[in-house]
Amino acid sequence: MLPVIGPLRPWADPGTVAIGRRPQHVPLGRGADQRLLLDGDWYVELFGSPDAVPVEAVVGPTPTTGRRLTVPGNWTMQDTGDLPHYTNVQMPFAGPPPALPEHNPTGVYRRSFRLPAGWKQRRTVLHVGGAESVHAVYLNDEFIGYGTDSRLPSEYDLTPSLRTGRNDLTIVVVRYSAQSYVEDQDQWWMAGLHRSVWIESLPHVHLSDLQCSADLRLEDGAGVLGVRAVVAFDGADGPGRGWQVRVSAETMGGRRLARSVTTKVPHRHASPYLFTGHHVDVAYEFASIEPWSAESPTRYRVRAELVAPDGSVTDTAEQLVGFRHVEVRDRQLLVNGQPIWVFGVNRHDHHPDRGKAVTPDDLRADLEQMRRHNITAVRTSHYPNDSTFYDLCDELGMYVVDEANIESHAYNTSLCDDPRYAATWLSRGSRMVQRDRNHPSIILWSLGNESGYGAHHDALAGWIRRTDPSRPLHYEGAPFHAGWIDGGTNASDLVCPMYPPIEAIEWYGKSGLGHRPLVMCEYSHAMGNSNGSLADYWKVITSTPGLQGGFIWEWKDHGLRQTLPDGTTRLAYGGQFGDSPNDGNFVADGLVSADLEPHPAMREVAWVYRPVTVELVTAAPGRSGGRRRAPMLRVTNRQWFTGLDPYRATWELLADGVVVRSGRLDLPTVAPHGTVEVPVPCDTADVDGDELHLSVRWSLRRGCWYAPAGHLVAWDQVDLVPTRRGRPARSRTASGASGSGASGSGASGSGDVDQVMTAPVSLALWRAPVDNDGFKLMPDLSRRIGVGGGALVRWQDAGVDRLAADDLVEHVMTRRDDGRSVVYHHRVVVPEHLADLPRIGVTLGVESRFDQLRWFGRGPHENYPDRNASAMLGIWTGGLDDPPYLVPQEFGLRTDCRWFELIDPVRGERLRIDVLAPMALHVSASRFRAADLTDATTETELRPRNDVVVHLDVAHRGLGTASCGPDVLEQYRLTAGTYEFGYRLTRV
Ligand code: IPT
Repeated sequence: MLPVIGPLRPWADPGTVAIGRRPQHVPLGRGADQRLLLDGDWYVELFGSPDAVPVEAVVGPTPTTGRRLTVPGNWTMQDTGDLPHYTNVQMPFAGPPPALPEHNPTGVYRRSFRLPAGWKQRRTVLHVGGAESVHAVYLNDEFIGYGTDSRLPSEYDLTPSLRTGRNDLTIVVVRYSAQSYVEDQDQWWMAGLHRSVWIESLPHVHLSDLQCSADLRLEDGAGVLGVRAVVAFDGADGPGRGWQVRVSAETMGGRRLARSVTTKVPHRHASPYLFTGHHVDVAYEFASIEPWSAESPTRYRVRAELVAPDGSVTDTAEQLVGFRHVEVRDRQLLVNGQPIWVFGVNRHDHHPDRGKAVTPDDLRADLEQMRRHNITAVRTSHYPNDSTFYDLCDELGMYVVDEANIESHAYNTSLCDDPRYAATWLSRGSRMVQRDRNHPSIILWSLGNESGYGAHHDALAGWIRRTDPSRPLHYEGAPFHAGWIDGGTNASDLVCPMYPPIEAIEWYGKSGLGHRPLVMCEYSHAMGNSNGSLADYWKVITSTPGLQGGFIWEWKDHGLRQTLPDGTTRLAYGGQFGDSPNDGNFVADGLVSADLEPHPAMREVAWVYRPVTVELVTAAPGRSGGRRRAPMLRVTNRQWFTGLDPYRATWELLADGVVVRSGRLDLPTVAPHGTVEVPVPCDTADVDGDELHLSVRWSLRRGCWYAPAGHLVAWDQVDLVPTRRGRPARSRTASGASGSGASGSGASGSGDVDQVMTAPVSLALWRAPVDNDGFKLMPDLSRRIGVGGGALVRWQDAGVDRLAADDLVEHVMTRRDDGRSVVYHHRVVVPEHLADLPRIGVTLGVESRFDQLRWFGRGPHENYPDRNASAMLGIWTGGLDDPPYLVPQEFGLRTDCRWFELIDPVRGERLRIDVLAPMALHVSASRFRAADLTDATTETELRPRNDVVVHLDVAHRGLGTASCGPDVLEQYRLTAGTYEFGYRLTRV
């Protein structure tokens, strides 16, 4: 039994949120000489439950032998035998709240430290950055305190129990607690001290908080700074007279913005009735400041000095602030008066080896990778991150929705009104605000995720509104449960739905109803091969009032590196640690892998979030009777505060995919959020070709924090109407490789085509199901979480996954051998009952050595009919893709291919596929058959075949986002009816 607190069992009591914990405050950035980091090795003993911990494990000298674990770290990731456990909505153990499982691993962390010289006469405060789920602190056999909320720091005063010399510190961490019911987020359940631990030395009288509000006054651009410096008189002989605080503000370069202001600290003897607290308030106005925005993140420094009655400075604290104004007005979320686009993602803390313990380098790497893909907003789903994250967002420029660590998903609608949990709500939300209030990057406070809508939300909302009126509130559950138009306005200033269909947001925007803007807190579920219709979302968002964007779910797969008995490693998902119950690979739904490798959909994200767009418009004829309407390029700067100077624009003219001209796109200055129209930069009258395309690319002129010079930021392609058809430009190119099959030189006989084929052309209707088609590994998951695609079950019922395609549909194939090549023609009639098939096409096998690809179609990256806005037409080259997804599924398609070549790079031989009808087919080439990908449950089961599996599809179902959200839109489905297509195979 834990000494002192054991019989009280606070971990089992939802009402006990802390014992002896110090008030929360902003991180005060004290110098390294005042801080002793306790990260590193700790002795850790694990017990089956907090009740099973013997007193001797907690008290006495720190052991010198035994298991040592790394802090920060999760013990679930450090070979302790107690493993990660993944559940989404359901709890990992039986309820109801606050019931706890009998087996409740409890870690006793122990280490000693020597009190640095000179600390004894001062206060020593322990900082526990993050402990999952609750923790109790002991120093030198004495109980110090107890804290909850896995994702915020807790601090304790160690002073009364300190010894000179060696001190023995114990932190007991309990894996599951009554608080776990409000930490039921969609992530791995871990355990341990996953953020830094340190002790800090403070003078008895010290600055305990420095609250800054830095506002931009829109009328005149002035910076309005309010500073509250809080003074603590801990342990001093009562707060005496004569203490003062000197406040100053300066640029990052150290230039003072105004004279410093020195103010007396009120003390309680003065007038108790009027006494407002031991703090001073200072207000400044600066006529000319540079505002903060994610595009131009200018910061300033605020400094506070504590001046003792004898005039000496005894403590200092510093904060970095940014002047910016956030408000919701007229159905708009305005930053500095502008309705910014929310180019967002949801981000969890995750590392494949360290679980929840992420380093500053990890955080920066995430932000760099985001910005390289034009992501400029993050929702900290679903809890406050380490404060380094917000420092980086302030510095680098990122809009943040800071979310309280509250999710009661399994008891969605009861705990938010359960009085036992009232303090939990309030302490979690208020402590987040108290820690994070000074960050300019945070533009919205979120009351949590998926916790119904109840009294506790309104209570917390009231507290935040009163404490920090400068930021609007975000809480999805309020409008969800109370109505989009005017429901839940106490708790949410936004309508922030998750996974709404496009029609729903369009309806809301167009309705003009209510006064709130709509920003999707989650949309476009990135599970496996997904994110269909991103461009369709953004078409509506950018053209409908009241809509400003959203946060894609989610940034990173939560795969955890796992070594199998045979020594191979894999990224594991739910259930692969023997964790039960579990929600399988629903934990792997990121735009990047757990290793930060971008999935192909990231190209589409970068495109829909690009800061500048180009479209083709037809200019109105001039007044002086211009005969023809000249096509113009309309360039739109989608940034709200900065111009396009950081980017260099270049163009290429493609005739049948071949670049025939190129140049720099000269532009007049484009104002923030401005549009200019410029003539198409080249004459096309003398260019031959069946198809003409103009591509415009924007790249960084200079390297910057997220990418080197030359990094591709934005791109667009427009179709131009050829004036001279019939002489395909490709036949004129120097590259003989691009000759069409018919006219190419060196074509050999059809026998040769057959010779290099390992499997004959055959009809194919099946694709290995993508996660959006249905959960192949968890047929019951849809029922459990109420989301998931129904296509897979429908296809399985109809036998599409196992019956011969020719037995399912009417198929007539003709094969014509013209001596040099083989021409195939197919006619497929899909009956009504098989409408909405995965694909209609053929598959064939080709010798392994043909492993290089070259094609005229969309690329270069994998793309699908509803995820190809980012994939420009062109002649692309590449190798065979590796399967990019954690659970094997369909991958690697390239849409709209006019021709496709498989190349043996060693012998220089090619097998060429020319599409004859319709104009283009969707093509993929890989080492896997659809059945291989269907059958495999995890990446390590996949065995690449010793040939190349090619698919040519006349139609391929879109991807949609039905694993959590809308299914494939009507226009990307395969209706019943007749499909005809033809192509020629030639060996060249
Ligand atoms: C919803 C959650 O908010 C999020 O945490 C995550 O689970 C996501 O969607 C899906 O991956 S939960 C969903 C069942 C609506």
